Amino acid sequence: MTTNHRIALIPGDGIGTEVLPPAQQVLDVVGRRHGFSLSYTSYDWSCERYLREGAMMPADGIDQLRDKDAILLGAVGYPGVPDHVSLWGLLIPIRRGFRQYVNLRPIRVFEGIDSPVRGARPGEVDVVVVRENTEGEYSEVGGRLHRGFPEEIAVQEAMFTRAGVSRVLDYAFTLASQRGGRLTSATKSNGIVHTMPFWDQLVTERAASFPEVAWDQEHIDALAAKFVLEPARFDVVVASNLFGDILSDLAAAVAGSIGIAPAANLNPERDFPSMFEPVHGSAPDIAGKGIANPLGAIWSAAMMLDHLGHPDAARDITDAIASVLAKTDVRTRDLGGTATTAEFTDRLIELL
Ligand code: GGG
Repeated sequence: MTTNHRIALIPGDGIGTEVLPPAQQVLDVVGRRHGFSLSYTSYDWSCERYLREGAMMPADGIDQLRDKDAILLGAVGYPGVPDHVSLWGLLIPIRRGFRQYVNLRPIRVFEGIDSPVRGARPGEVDVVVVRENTEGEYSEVGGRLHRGFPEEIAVQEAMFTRAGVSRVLDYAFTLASQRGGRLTSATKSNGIVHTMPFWDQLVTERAASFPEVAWDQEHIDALAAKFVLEPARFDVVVASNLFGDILSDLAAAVAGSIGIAPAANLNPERDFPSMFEPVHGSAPDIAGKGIANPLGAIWSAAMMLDHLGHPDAARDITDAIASVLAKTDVRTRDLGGTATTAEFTDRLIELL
């Protein structure tokens, strides 16, 4: 009997709607080859919906996704809707509602891609950023007072819980023990006097259970500099919600383009569906032109297949990504080429 996976598709905004169809095409090709099928339910949840109906998704949106095996998301955010409205109206409720506390963001420098960084050579840079995804600096605890008056004030509290930090650290240490055996923790415990020393303390505590992993910690400012100067020295990097977000965009840029980078929002216990999305946003400046780079979405789809128990099919996709970059000069504009999204996807599928 053929296994069928129920996939929720949320294209979202801008180029999100242009990069999910290529990912779907690729998924269907490898599904046929590897003997599984995917059935898709599409949701129009987006800034457009917000402007039309006053909400990014319906009140029962999380419940509508609950019976799906995975969620594939494009991008959220569009001019006319404040970014905090679009993010807190869709992406963050899904991450939290489904306890997707690991945001996994692999970054590689592929053969055939010119990194803007001299020391980022193909085959040498292969990093995974493990970002805490449900607490930390992304917290709604706080508020605004005296709006419009000279004494107006905004307070935002970062939330770091022992349980929340420990579980993402355990995930990162386990991953490091399965990969190169090295882990770097991003901190800022010199300046951030309460939460970051707590983070560091928990890293030391959890490290004791993983003696096979060599680990160190770096202040986020120094770490950002080292990502540019010596990107090949890193294997697994674990970071809080905000630090991980910034660091993974930086790493993607070092690898040539943020258009390539994928992300998995994982509920490791599999009590709820996990969500897969390219790291890039909706890119309103190029939306509607058919020139977006679909690689981030396609690589995210590969991560989804890996999560769904099809590692061979996932590898076929990442091999095809490597091939199209190494063996052809077809490139979208962000990578210095002139190919459209469709032309690039067609070439990748030929090599699949
Ligand atoms: N592809 C997902 C997307 O649109 N991300 C935009 C973004 O700003 N995300 C913020 C975050 O991941 O915290």
